[in-house]
Amino acid sequence: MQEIKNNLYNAFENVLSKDLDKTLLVLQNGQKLTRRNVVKQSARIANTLKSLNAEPGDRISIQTEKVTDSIALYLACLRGGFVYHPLNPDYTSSEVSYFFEDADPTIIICDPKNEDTYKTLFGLPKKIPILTLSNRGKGSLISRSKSQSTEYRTHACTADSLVALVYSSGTTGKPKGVMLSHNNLISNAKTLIKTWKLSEADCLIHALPIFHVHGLFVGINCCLLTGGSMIFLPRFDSETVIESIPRATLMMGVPTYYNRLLKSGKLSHSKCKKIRLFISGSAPLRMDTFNDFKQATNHEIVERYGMTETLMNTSNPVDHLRKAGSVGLPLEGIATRIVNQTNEVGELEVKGPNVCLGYWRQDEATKQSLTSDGFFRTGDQARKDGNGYITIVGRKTDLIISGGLNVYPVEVETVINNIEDVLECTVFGTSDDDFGETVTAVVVRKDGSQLNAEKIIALTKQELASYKVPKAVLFVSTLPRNTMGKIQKDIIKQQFIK
Ligand code: MCA
Ligand code: AMP
Repeated sequence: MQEIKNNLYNAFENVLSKDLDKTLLVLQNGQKLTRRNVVKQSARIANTLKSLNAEPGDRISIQTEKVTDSIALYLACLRGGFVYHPLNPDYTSSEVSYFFEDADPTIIICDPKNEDTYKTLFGLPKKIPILTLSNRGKGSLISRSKSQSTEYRTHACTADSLVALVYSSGTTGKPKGVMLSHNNLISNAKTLIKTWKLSEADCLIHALPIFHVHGLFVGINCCLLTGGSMIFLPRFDSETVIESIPRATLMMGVPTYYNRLLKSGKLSHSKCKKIRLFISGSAPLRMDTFNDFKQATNHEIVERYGMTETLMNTSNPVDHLRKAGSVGLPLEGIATRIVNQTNEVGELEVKGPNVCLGYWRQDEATKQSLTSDGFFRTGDQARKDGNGYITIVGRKTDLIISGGLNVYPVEVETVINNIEDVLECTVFGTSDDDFGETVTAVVVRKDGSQLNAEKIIALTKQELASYKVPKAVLFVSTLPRNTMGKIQKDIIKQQFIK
C-alpha cells in the first residue's frame, strides 16, 4: 500500500525536487541559495536534533534572529515531525521562561548571548539541551550539523498531527499555545495560492519576522508550495525593500511597512511595474494608506485578514474589486458568519480546515473558543456588505495592535503596577501614523513620588519586549471608576486622545 504523505514537508518536497538547482533565497548581500542548499541543510539540522533525542511530537523552542538557516531549521522540524515553537527574539528572559515552562520543549535553540541565562532559568522541569544560532548564522546548531548526513527520511504523520505551537496572548491569564496541524498549514497555503494566483514565477520580498503566522505560514509556506523564490531580508527596512522592489513580483507586510514605504518618498510607478501584488494584513490598513499607495505605485494593496488560531480567513480578490477599508471575501472552503448583531455589526465566527486544533494543554479555553456547531469565535467585530465583503470594525477585547504586533494592556499594567511608587495605572492604544496604534500608559503615583516617565519606561523595558513598552506615559491624580470599581478606560482615552 502506498504511504500517505501528510507531512507538510512532503508537499514542499514534491515542488522543490523538480529542480533542485533553482534559486530559492536571495540574501541581502546578493548571495543566492538554491533549493538543494536549503534541503540538504534541513536534513543536517534534522539529524542534529534527532541526535539529541528529539522525537516526533517533541517541541523545539526557537528564539533566534531571522538568519539564512532559519528556513532550513523550520524545514528540519517538519521533516523530523518535531513541533516548531518560534519566539520573538526581543522577549526578555522573564517572558521567555514562561514559554519554556508551558511549551515543555525537548531542545531550546537561542542566540549565544542568552545561552548562560537560559541554562539557569528557574522552572525548567528537566535539563534541556540548548543549541545556539547567532545573528551571523553561527553557533553550536550549525557547527554540530556540519558532520551530519544530508539525507533524512521525513516522518510520516497524520494530517491532524501537531506541526507548530505559536503563542497568542490572552486578555486575561497568560498567553496560550495555539496548536496548528499539518493540514491547517497545507490547506490555508493552497487556498491563498489560488486566491492570489501565486506561481513558480513569483519572487516575494520577505521582510517580515518569522516568529509569527504572517511571515512563516503565509510568506514562507506559499513560496515553498509554489516553487517561487524569496528576497530574504533579516528585517524590514524601507531603503532595502525599495531597492528590492524592481526585482520582485510580490510583497507581504503589515500596514506599517506600507506607511513607511510611502513616507520614504521613493516609490514610483516605474519602480513597481514588475510587482504583481502588494499584500497587507495583521492590522487594519488605513484608507488613506490604500489611496496614497495607489497614487504612488499604481497598485491597489490587497488586504487580507487572519489570526494565529485560524490562519487566513478572508482576502480581497485579485481580479475583482479590492475594497479599501475591507478585508475582502471569505477564502474558499472557509465559512464565516456574523453573530449577535447590533446595527449589522457583530462577532465574526469562522469554520473550516484552517481552524487550529485548540490551545496547548488548555481544554477549557479550547472549548470556550468554539461554538457548539464548530465555529471559532474570533473576538473581532465585523460587518458584511451586500456583496459579501467583510469589514473589521473593532475587537471585543482591548487588544492593541502596534506595528502588527499584539499587546494586551493587562500585561503592561501588571508590570507598571509592580513599580514602587505606582499606585495604579491603565494602559491603552492611541492612534499612531507609523505603528497604527502605540501603547500609552496613564499612571497615578503614590503621594510625594517623583517617579517620571523615563524611569517607568526603563523599568518596563527590563520586563517586557520593547514593542510592549509604552511610547508615552502620562500622570493623573486619580483614575475614574464605575460603580463596580472598574477603571473607565474609555473616559480616560477620550481625555487624552484629541
Ligand atoms: C519594534 N518596536 C516597536 C515595534 N517593533 N514598537 C511598537 N510596535 C512595534 N511593532 C520598538 C523597537 O524595539 C524600538 O524600541 C522602537 O520600537 C522603534 O523601533 P523601530 O526601529 O521603528 O522598529 P523596527 O525594528 O523598524 O520594527 C518595526 C516593525 C516590526 C518593522 C513594524 O515591528 C515588524 O516587522 N512588525 C511586523 C510584525 C508581524 O509580523 N506581525 C504579524 C503577526 P527602542 O527604541 O526602545 O529600542 S501574525 C498576525 O498578526 C496574524 C496572524 C495575521 O493576520 O497576520
Ligand atoms: P494574532 O493574535 O497575532 O493572530 O492577531 C490576530 C488579530 O489581528 C485579529 O483577531 C484581528 O483583530 C487583527 N487583524 C489581522 N488582520 C487584520 C486586518 N487586515 N484588519 C484588521 N485587523 C486585522
